[in-house]
Amino acid sequence: MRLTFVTTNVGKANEIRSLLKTFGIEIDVYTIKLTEIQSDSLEEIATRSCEEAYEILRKPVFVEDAGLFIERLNGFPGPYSSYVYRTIGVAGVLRLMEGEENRAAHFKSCIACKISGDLINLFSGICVGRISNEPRGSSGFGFDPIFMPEEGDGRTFAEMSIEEKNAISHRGKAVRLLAEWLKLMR
Ligand code: ITT
Repeated sequence: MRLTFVTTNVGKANEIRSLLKTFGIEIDVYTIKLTEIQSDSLEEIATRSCEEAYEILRKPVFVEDAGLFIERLNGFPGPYSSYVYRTIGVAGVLRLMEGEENRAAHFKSCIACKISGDLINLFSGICVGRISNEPRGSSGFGFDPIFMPEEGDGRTFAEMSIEEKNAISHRGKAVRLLAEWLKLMR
């Protein structure tokens, strides 16, 4: 069985492809913008996108929906992270956090996978950390330059290699759950 990951985000695709390879799982990546419903729940958004992807491709697919949840901003931007990144960006989020002592935040990733039939399987991962005072690093994508994971050494995600990020990230955790489940299916 070959799985197709549907996304428009090259950064996500690179991280997921690289980690799944270590499990001996090769994927195809299909680039198409799926409908993203408005919802506070990543699980709900991912489920609906996965249904749509399966309708279009009619073969085993998965999608991933992720977001950055900032404690001081009551979880903003959360499920709206993609829009917020495109509009106010990293600089805008840093402005909103100016002078804030509480910089706690977490990333969450939700993967929705449909192999066949009616069932959709969900796999989630969370990475807890802090928003840095200034952007640092140039690897990764999105809010990577301003997110310092708690499990790390003070570097931002954008200062890490893809392998280092995958070892502790929200997406890495969700992908490992997906990989273990796929192994059981074999
Ligand atoms: P697809 O829906 O096509 O997969 P997208 O970029 O629109 O791509 P999301 O809807 O999941 O993906 O948006 C999540 C946004 O949150 C993403 O665009 C980034 O700005 C941010 N984000 C998610 N995971 C991230 C990560 O690991 N590092 C940095 N930013 C991340």
